[in-house]
Amino acid sequence: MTAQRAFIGLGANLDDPARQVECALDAIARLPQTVLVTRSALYLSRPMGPADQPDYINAVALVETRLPAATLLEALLSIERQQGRLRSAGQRNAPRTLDLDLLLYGELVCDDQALTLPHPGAHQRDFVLVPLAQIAPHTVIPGRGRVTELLTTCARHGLREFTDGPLAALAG
Ligand code: PH2
Ligand code: MG
Ligand code: MG
Repeated sequence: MTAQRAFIGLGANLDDPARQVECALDAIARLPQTVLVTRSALYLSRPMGPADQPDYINAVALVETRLPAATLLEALLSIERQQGRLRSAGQRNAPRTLDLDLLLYGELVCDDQALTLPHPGAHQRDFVLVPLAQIAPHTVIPGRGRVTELLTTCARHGLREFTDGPLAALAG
């Protein structure tokens, strides 16, 4: 199988979210038959969904992988579980230690029970489109359009760059 370019959305809002996302990026880089090509900065965003939960850290990664889409998705769900993700039935958009979404897998368009590609929410969320545009501005979301154009109409969640923590401040 030839390598495919795939984009992965990362989100976390519990238990040191920036560390969760960095940890997940390390785990993605260690996946078999997969190279982490690049990753965006970390962004802070207000929660989409119930407002009574902490802000999110969001990022997007670009990988080149020989894993089939379904296998890659399984591997991502396994990383979520390793980092303590609990899924409670019936709770949509609940806070989470880690959410890994397969956003795009090459040009693949599919809609089955386990996997919908492109990710159904990707084209309308600033916390996906801004980091995606940062690392790959020419990307087209099949059926939706160019990320830089989608950015002008997407839902806003107060996105801002997450600057480094206390160590960076001390370094001046
Ligand atoms: N993910 C959700 C629900 N709400 N809000 C923000 N800001 N960022 C997310 O990644 C996010 C969310 C479901 O996956
Ligand atoms: Mg998600
Ligand atoms: Mg998810």
